[in-house]
Amino acid sequence: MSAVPAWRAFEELPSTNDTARDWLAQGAPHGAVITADRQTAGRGRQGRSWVAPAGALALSMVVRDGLDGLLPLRAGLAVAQVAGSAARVKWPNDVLIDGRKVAGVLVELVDDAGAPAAIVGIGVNVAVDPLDLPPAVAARATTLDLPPAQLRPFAASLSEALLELLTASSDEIVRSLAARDALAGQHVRWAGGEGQASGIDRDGRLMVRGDDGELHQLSGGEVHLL
Ligand code: BT5
Repeated sequence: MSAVPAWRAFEELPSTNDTARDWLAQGAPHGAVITADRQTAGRGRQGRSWVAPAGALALSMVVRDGLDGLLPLRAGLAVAQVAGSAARVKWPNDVLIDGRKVAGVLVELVDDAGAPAAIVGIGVNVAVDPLDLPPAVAARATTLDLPPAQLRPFAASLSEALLELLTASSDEIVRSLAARDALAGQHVRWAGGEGQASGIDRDGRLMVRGDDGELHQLSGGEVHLL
């Protein structure tokens, strides 16, 4: 296992991604990790918010190497590996257990004085009481239901798993994803049509065999299970 080079743990932050971004600008090394036990302004994608009450792990890693289209999925896989055999990765950035969201990933690309870098933000309901989530979120969420004392060990295992997966080849990641793919074989709808999800390619695109018979390679956006 790779050792995390630097770690800063906070009880509460607005968003670990923002703190990690500041740290990156000050020279944080590849693999540096920021955690918070609670987040007051956690972000999801596309302006959505991420709720992180007590028992939710908010973790951000500074990534300087291994930036590719698989990056959010590497993070999802890391969560799934630590969360256990029931966890599935839902393209492009969720981790589900029994069809409910237990974790979300937000990758933000950063230009660090001309060098590409990224902040990989991961929120995991490690020890969350679902009653502490807004009802609309709780209806589609789940928790690992671990004791609060497991938050730090979980964060350490997750960081090590992610560091390791950042160095794995695209083929290895594609193979691991195939074994954990929440959408594989499912009928899905996306902005451009409907079809059957047929795996994830080496560039992190979701392949969908459309009802029109064409193979579509989706590189972003939302898909909904039908
Ligand atoms: C995500 O966005 O799922 C990315 C979440 C990333 C959060 C981490 S925490 C550490 C770092 N710092 C940050 O500020 N962010 C990152 P998206 O796919 O857009 O999903 C957002 C949606 O997930 C919301 O609109 C809710 O429906 C749902 N959601 C919010 N909080 C949740 C929770 N705790 N558990 C399950 N679902 C949740």
